[in-house]
Amino acid sequence: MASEVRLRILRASLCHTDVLRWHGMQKLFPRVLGHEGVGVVESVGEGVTDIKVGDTVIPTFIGECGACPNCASGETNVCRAYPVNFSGLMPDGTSRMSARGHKLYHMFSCSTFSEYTVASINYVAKIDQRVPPTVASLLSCGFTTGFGAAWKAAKVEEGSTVAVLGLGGVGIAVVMGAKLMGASRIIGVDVNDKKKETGEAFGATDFVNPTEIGKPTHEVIRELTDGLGVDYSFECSGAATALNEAVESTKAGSGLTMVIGAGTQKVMPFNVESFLGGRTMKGCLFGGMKPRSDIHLIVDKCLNKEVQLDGFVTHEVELDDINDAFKLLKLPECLKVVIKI
Ligand code: CXF
Ligand code: ZN
Repeated sequence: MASEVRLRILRASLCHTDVLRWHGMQKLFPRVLGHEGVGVVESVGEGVTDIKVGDTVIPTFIGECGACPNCASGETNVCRAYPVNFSGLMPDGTSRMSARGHKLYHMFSCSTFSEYTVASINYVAKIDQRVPPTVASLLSCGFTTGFGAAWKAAKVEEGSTVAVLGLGGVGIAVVMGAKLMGASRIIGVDVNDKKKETGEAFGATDFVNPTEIGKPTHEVIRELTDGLGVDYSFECSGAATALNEAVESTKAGSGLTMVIGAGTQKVMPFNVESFLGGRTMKGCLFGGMKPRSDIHLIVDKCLNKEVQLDGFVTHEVELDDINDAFKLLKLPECLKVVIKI
């Protein structure tokens, strides 16, 4: 189609959102999963002018038209014309993939667990081809979601205190963002003890395992911060109990909780008094970064080594072994699984 590109995928990576969708959170079957990846443009539609054959690009799960009221406002990265596409189909309502005569559904606007995919140019970001493909793949969802949340959405400041609930790929990216912003205290929280080592390796100063403390997490976080609580908390697990603990962990009067974990619980109860006491809560998608026009900001940090993603990838599998990727993601020591295509 005129405004689409066909990509040869080089690397993909697994995000918990793929796992949730695979487990039936949204029953679209058969479907090509995967929304993290990087590819090379193989062909372009006749209306595509800013991307050419041979460019290195990442498909993204939110789009950017550059012209709608939201894109033009500069206030948000949530494009009104090309939002998260949950339909499993292209923006025109049709599919670009089939197998044995049957239509295949897409995963958002990406479907990266494949040798080739087709995407609307509004969901494709050109990147500097010097970024190693394994690193580039991480930028298309999880890493940018966490790093951008600390950097661009919350705007963590030098000397501030931070708690990160859930030390998976997104949580560790928050830790890295908070560290780069100069946070003085970064408290990692996870029910998996192996995450202590991982969190500390990426910049966490403290670790709390909620199952081992015999009291609510927010009490321990307040004890670690002179009874005050943290300036910023980031909820990266998607669980209601964790979100409430994240809110209660922040400073009364000024604390900000960032909601970035996406799980199956869509409605959650809160203690209203926490907010009457001056705390705030805010959500963001893709770390508040515009997918097409802001991604170079993170790419530049990777190229100048301010952001080092070596060590972020704990496992790699071939596309033929994609089922192993889903098993590996469950391992306590697993941070990110990259799929070589
Ligand atoms: C998700 C978050 C929930 C909406 C769809 C996209 N992000 C990445 O996995
Ligand atoms: Zn994701």
